[in-house]
Amino acid sequence: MDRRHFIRNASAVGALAGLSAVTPAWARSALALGPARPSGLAPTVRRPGLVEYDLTIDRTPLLFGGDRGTAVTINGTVPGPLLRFTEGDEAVIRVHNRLDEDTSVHWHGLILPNDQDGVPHVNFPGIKARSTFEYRYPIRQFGTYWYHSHSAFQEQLGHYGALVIDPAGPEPYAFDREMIVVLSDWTFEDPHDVLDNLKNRANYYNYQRNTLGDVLSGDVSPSSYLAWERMRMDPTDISDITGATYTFLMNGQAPDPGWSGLFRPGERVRLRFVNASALTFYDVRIPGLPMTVVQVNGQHVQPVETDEIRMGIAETYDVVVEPGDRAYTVFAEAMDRSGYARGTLAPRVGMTAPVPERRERPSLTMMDMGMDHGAMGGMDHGSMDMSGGAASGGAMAGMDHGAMDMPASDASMEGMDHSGMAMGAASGDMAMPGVDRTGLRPPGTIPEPTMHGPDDHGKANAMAPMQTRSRLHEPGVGLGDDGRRVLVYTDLKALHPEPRRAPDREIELHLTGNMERYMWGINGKTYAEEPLIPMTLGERLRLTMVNDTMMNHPMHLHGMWMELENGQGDYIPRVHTIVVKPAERVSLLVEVDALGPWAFHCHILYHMDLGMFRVAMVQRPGETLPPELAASYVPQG
Ligand SMILES: [Cu+2]
Repeated sequence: MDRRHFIRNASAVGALAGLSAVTPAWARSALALGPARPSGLAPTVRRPGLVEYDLTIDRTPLLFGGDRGTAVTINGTVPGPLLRFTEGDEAVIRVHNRLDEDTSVHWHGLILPNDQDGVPHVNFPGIKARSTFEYRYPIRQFGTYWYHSHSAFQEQLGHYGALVIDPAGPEPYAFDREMIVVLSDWTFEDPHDVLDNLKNRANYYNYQRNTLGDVLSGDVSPSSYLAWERMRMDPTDISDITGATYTFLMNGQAPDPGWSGLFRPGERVRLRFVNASALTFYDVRIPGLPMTVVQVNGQHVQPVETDEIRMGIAETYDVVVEPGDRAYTVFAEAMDRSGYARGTLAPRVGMTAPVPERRERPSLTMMDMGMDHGAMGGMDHGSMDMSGGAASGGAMAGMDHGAMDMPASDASMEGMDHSGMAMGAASGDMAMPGVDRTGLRPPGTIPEPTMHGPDDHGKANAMAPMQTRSRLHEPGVGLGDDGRRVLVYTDLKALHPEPRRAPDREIELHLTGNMERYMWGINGKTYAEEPLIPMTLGERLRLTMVNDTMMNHPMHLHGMWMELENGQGDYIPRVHTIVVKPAERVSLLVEVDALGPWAFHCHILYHMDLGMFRVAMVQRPGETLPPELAASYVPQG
């Protein structure tokens, strides 16, 4: 350790005196081989069939990478304590709010009674300042989950933790040791200021954007630069918020030196990854160590060996690794490459492994814009040259105003590679919102490429992609080109087959936005403008989501599982959160089996806040919602 480094650490230790513990015990860097399974927070009461916890929400000064910030903490730490249950337990969790503002706790991925789900103004009034709320619900599932605030921007400030439920029966996959790895993002800025910055200038945190200088230096071709400029978009716009303000955390610790976990050589180690970020997608790999994925979103899957996993916000992934007698770096690179969270797996204290170089920043492609594959190939190689008058004005300016949908802007396609557009085939398949196309998809099939309908969702939607398609088999922007195996959604097969019922009804929702104006919504409308998605108890729904934007959106449904139609027939996996890629069309089946209002939203905190949020209102057949009740779901405050 060099002197400068030492001094920084010494001052950090000094600053810590008088502060609470930085991280809960389970998340601290190991100084000795710990228990094979982290036990988590000591319950207030534990007796057969009942586990009670007490959680205290407060503001606490903490250190992040040597600098002091004030976090919203659970029992004084970031992340909060690990809550551990066994399937079949009754959970009683008292949340004591010591803040001067409302708070809440949502149990992400848990199937529970509606009034226990924890979303203010949807399921309950929220937990008022200086008050206590007692949650009580039966635990009817197992797996890796997490919990977090659903109030204001508290989640960005540290209000999250891991929740693990052990199965009542045996685990299907053997492992000797278990570690929990919570990934998150931290900013020293007030999140309200972060949002204001984005509203003032959407690329405020994107220091990596292409400039005219990149053109002059030959790094970026003039035609490509001009094309993106005319769309008033930026191909480097991968994340709204970047390492320019974020400190990327693994178990609450900044990357230098980062969290570390100890194992005994020869052990099979199960890592339970939780992406508890407000906005960061993480690409996770452990150089030198293949990962066998055994659980996703708390659901067992058939084992898949891979080298890298893109973890969407709010997703959980359990992997089993078999480390040798050496140290390994757990490398969680932000999707836009603006930084990383880092940890170390080692057999002995003090061992470290090299930290990989960050990769080149990725660029969005014409595919992310919803251009047809064939046309895209053409466009990439020159026919996109925008210098040539009419053709350019048509195509690109059209996109800017949402007029890319066929057939209105047919003329705009002049000059593009017509042969590759596959217009005939796709337009015959045009799916219109509200059109019933129910029936089970045969095994091995996924949504067909579909031309965007005539409704471009108005001003709140910058661009309607020409064509949307399933991208479940794609690793995502910036991945898959370097020889590493990357987990994709089509790899996922449930452990056990389940016969599936055909859907009774289909709804199609378009994820919409205007990056320049930093507006986000669904079908061009915010939650305030259109709060409800009506659902009927007992129906089986096909929920088709179409991403009209160029950002990835991790969409989360509360209270009910979504079965991901990834072509695996009776083995399709169920998820609580699904990342919908730019210009993607994805379909999921929902057994509507839980009465009440359930939140459904993008899990990017700032997108949710701005209106990419709905209430799925599940009622009995024939019931209608009184208007005054419908009005009460308009967000307040
Ligand atoms: Cu989003």
